[in-house]
Amino acid sequence: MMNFEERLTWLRAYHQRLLERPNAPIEGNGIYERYEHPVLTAEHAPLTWRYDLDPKTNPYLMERIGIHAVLNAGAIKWNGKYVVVARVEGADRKSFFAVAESPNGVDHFQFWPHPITMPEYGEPATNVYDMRLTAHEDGWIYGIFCVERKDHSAPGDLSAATAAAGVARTKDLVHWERLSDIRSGSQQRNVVLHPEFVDGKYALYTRPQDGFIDAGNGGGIGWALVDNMENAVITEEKIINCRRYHTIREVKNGEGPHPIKTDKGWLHLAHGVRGCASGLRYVLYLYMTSLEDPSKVIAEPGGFFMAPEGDEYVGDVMNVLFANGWICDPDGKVFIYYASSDTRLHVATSTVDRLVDYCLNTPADGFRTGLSVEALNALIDRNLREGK
Ligand code: M1P
Repeated sequence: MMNFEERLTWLRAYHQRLLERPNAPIEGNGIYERYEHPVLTAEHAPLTWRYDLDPKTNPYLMERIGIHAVLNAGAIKWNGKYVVVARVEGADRKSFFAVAESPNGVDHFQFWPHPITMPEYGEPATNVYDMRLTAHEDGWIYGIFCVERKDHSAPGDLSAATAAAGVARTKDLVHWERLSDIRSGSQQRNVVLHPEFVDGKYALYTRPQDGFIDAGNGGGIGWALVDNMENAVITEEKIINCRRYHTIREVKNGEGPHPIKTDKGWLHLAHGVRGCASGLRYVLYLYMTSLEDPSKVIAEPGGFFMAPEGDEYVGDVMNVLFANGWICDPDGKVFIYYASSDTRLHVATSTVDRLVDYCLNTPADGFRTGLSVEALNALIDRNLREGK
């Protein structure tokens, strides 16, 4: 066993090597590039969060506060840096938000010294997670996130919980003004603020759900206009991107980050969930809506855009990809921040042109096998006709 000083030197060197590890793209299907390494893991958490670094109070230099996972991160380009607001989960199962930044978006991510101290609203939250960041045209940066509280209406059920959409806003990502939770007729998770006013109102992508886990009668991703964000009340909600039998989003779906505005429409990233013998499977998909009416779907490529691969399958909650952050650079390069198996955060890169091309030229789901084979044969015949 190393002594305190030796161990501290070793810990610092190990941590520094991890933070400075370069990340290289991997050639793939042409739609996007995955990267060799995750961009953030529990091990990226600063040593000052995990260790008491005083030899008098921690002579064995043991970890005092365990960090278990870094996942589902909101993302924004901020002062020229690629910044994520990650969900960090401690060994105690509580998650909180922490900001990390990178100079290039794919490696050298480093956490800011302190996690975000999020002011409470109403009954203090048991848990908060999955922040979507929106730099709104009103000048504020909003964070909308899931707030989990114990469900007091079911005292006999230890696991009973409620999900609501919490709202906070900031100008510097350090100081957050907490606003009222969004009021809605149902429980809500995966609520996202559209970056522009629509008909003079704030526009929200919603995900109504009957219970804390089950979407139940919640038909999919919804759309609602609210008068203000200080006290947002959803009175009318229409489902714009539906769940559907025997698709990748049969059980649930949810908007990812806010959509990217392109010449051809709003480009959306979302997650879809289906059930299988090994549990729930979460994959990512894309769709597009109209520039004139962002609630009108204009392209729905069939199937998933990204699904777990290799090591991504394994983690705290297996078989899950989840994304609530992406950054679009002025040159059209897109950085997609996705988490695997509720454990670690990765990046994949693409361009607006490629993603729009994918949306407009991937056959839509025909909802039955015969039509899938028809689409396949159409492509094969075209290739063969052209002597490919
Ligand atoms: O465990 C997978 C995901 O489950 C939830 O997502 P949804 O509300 O769509 O089911 C969230 O808890 C999310 O954080 C988590 O990654």
